Amino acid sequence: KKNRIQNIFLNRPIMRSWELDHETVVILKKLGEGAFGEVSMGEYTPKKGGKPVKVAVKQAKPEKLTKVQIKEFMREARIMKNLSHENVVKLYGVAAVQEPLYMVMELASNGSLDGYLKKNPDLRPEVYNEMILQAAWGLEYCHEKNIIHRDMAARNCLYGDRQVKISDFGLSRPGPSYRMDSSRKVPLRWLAVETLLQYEYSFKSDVWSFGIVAWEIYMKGIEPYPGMTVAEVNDQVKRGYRMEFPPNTNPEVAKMIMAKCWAEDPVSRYTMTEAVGFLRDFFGIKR
Ligand code: ACK
Repeated sequence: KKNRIQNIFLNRPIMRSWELDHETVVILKKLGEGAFGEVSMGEYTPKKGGKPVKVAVKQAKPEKLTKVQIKEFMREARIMKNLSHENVVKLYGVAAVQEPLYMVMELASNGSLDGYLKKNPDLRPEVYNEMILQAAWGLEYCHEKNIIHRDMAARNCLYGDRQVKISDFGLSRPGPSYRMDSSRKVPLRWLAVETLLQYEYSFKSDVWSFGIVAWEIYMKGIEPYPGMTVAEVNDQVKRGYRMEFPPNTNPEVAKMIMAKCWAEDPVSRYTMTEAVGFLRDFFGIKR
């Protein structure tokens, strides 16, 4: 079995710089279930005798995964390793010599953003604005690094140290665009109209999904298009239907998202840099 894993990974010199030993990681407590297996809280000791850091560890059990899924797990890690930003979850490395494979990440003390929003429904209004701008900063940074996230959603963001951190790069691909195989199951409520119509992903389809995340934040973590089935969403969004924002949303922000994130034509949408500029000026928040 060890040979099989080694065949898949160890012949790739690109792995070596971010590989780490299983012995440097201690798993402490299960946090939840992810697509490839459990996510746990743990400790990682980068240097012998050094100080351990609290981390989140995603475990993948190769005996349960197909070769394609293992490659996807490694692809996610490879993308994350090139990203370093306050609003993107940090990757320490991957332990790939034994089973289960470990992906060792920054621990976000409050867990997933949608869960945090649901559990804390009475945050100060400024906090929601900050969260939206932080998500925008994180996604702008991914785009600067030529990464289309492709799965922006509050459930794929984490919250820790009062910072939103974009996570779950499992579907991410290099830009500028990507056409998906139509047979794959997708999170339809977050998809841009051109993705619904032509399976087309781009930086601009991420901008659409960012608008949905802003809506989720203002709506305290409820599911987008409440009361509608997935089939209805698919149908209505193609006909031009867009969600309303709650009354407490600033009308200028709601207008910006409707016009500049959910425009039918991707060309008319903002880039993430433009969205960041608008929000930063509007909220008067500096970094
Ligand atoms: O809402 P949660 O507690 O936050 O439940 C999910 C679960 O693991 C499955 O994804 C949590 N989780 C995932 N990655 C991290 C992380 N880096 N830091 C803290 N919690 C995490 C997530």
